[in-house]
Amino acid sequence: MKTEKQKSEWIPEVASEDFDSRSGIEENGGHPGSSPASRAASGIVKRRHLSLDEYVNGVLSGDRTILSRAITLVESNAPAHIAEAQKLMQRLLPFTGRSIRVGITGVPGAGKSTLIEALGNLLCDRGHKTAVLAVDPSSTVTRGSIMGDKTRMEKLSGRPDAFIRPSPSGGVLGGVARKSRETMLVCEAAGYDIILVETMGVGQSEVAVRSMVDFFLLVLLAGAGDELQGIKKGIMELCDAVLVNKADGENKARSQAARMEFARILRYLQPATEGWNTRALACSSITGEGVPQIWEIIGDFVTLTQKSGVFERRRTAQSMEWVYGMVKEYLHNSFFNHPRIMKVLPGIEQGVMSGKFSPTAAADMLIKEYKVQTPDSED
Ligand SMILES: Nc1nc2c(ncn2[C@@H]2O[C@H](COP(=O)(O)OP(=O)(O)O)[C@@H](O)[C@H]2O)c(=O)[nH]1
Ligand SMILES: [Mg+2]
Repeated sequence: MKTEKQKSEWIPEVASEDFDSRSGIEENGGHPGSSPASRAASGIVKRRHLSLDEYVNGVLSGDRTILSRAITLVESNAPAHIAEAQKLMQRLLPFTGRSIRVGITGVPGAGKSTLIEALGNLLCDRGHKTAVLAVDPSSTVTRGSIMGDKTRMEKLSGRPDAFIRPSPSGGVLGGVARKSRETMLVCEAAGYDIILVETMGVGQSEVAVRSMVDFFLLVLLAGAGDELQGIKKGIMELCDAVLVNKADGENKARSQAARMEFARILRYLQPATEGWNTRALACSSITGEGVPQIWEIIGDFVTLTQKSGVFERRRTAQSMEWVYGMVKEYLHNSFFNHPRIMKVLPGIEQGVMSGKFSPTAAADMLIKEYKVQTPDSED
């Protein structure tokens, strides 16, 4: 057992160029303090290949090492891994879906990771198995947020009933979101009944995470900058609750006032979920005050939406959205990676910029070029 622990859980059987070894570093059972490079250099990279049955049985029995390896397989961009991962997903699919999926967003520093530490520990104390995932397209560039998260979730990351997985490397949001969805399903098959997904409150990642969770929580701070601290109405309309964090010490009164103000604003906004009034809450992730109430609200939400059918309808719609998302991703790559398109694109771009081609004419030229050169196109 000791030697088993020496092995890195995150390294795929065949480390390919596509596999970014900077990702997937710090799940439980990982090795804080030892860098991926040092682990790779220690010569224990070569690992026995697992059969599909071994993956399936390992995940279903909740084996954490195999769970980690299954996720690494699912995250890999190597063609051989993609095919194997699809077979694995097919086998695991009947065992997925039985969890509550909660997305958590907010600007960096709002306290999302600290909140997850508080909430995750509370849930584990109550007998839940909690998986924490991160969706952060920027983490391919910097590991800062991953390391930050790890230190914020110190106690949780040591618990046998919690599993923490940092953001996969995907380069583009689409890739990261697709992998995170599959990771979520693998965790469900391994028996995790609560999935917490942390996203950086920037760009389009909120929309991507909203489309994979049941409940979406926006973490805010009192008096940090202007009224909505750059949080646009659109994001407030995506969430099921806003939470003013850091309601402790000198900040407590201000946080309660901010909560009231958000509650007032929310009355004028479109709720994210049919039949549910978006709530405004306050808590301290450090003292834990207000944290149990968050879970109460989520429980109310689940009860209400399951009864009304909104819960199931959203999940079905999310599955279809996922299908179309993957088709779009495929078509996008097929188009822009096409050798002929890559060849003519710079010239056409130049033509548009100099006013020689109209945008419509340019699009038309590109599509014609693509169609001519695509052997499997029917028309
Ligand atoms: N006083 C106080 N500080 C907090 C609270 N939650 C988070 N912090 C601090 O805020 C900083 C950022 O927290 P972090 O969880 O990394 O934020 P994230 O970027 O949203 O994940 C850290 O220094 C935390 O200790 C809270 O409830 N009260
Ligand atoms: Mg964080």
